Amino acid sequence: MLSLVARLLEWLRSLFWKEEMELTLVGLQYSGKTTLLTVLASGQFTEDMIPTVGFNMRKITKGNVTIKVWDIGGQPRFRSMWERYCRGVNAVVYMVDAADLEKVEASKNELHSLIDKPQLHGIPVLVLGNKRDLPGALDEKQLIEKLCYFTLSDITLQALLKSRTMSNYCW
Ligand SMILES: Nc1nc2c(ncn2[C@@H]2O[C@H](COP(=O)(O)OP(=O)(O)O)[C@@H](O)[C@H]2O)c(=O)[nH]1
Ligand SMILES: [Mg+2]
Repeated sequence: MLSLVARLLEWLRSLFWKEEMELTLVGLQYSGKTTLLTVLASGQFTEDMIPTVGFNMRKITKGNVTIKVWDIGGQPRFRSMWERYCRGVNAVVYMVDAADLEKVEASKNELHSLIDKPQLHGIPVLVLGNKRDLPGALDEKQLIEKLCYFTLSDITLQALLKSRTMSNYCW
């Protein structure tokens, strides 16, 4: 288990050890994407967020690392744009509202239809469960169960970490 954690850390470090990287932040509307971006950029939590129309792009600099983040609107009419903005980025961050149990199934379907796109193969996907502070929010294990079609054995996971092709798998 320890070696697995060490490998995971090594993978994350290798992924993020770049001076400039591009991320795309997607997920259903109201999951908290723009809020996260605002917190990352300014360190402030703002409650009155205006729903994102189309997309936002922000460049965030922390130390010597610049992260360019695309924040795409989550409403159904914008979802067909997700793939276009995810192509060629260093990583995709997929946000799920862990407290909105009614939308978890829809979120799962959108996640899987996104990661099944051939153009996105090879791009790492990080799934973030947000709004865990709200009562009744799903915890990490429950989210994994709800969002993944399958779980990976330690051996498969180690092989994936070695080959650094984590896309199309969530765990
Ligand atoms: N309780 C709680 N509310 C949050 C959190 N993150 C975002 N929100 C609220 O969720 C709503 C939607 O956020 P927004 O960033 O606009 O979602 P987006 O549509 O995914 O960009 C706003 O009212 C936020 O204040 C969180 O971690 N906890
Ligand atoms: Mg938004």
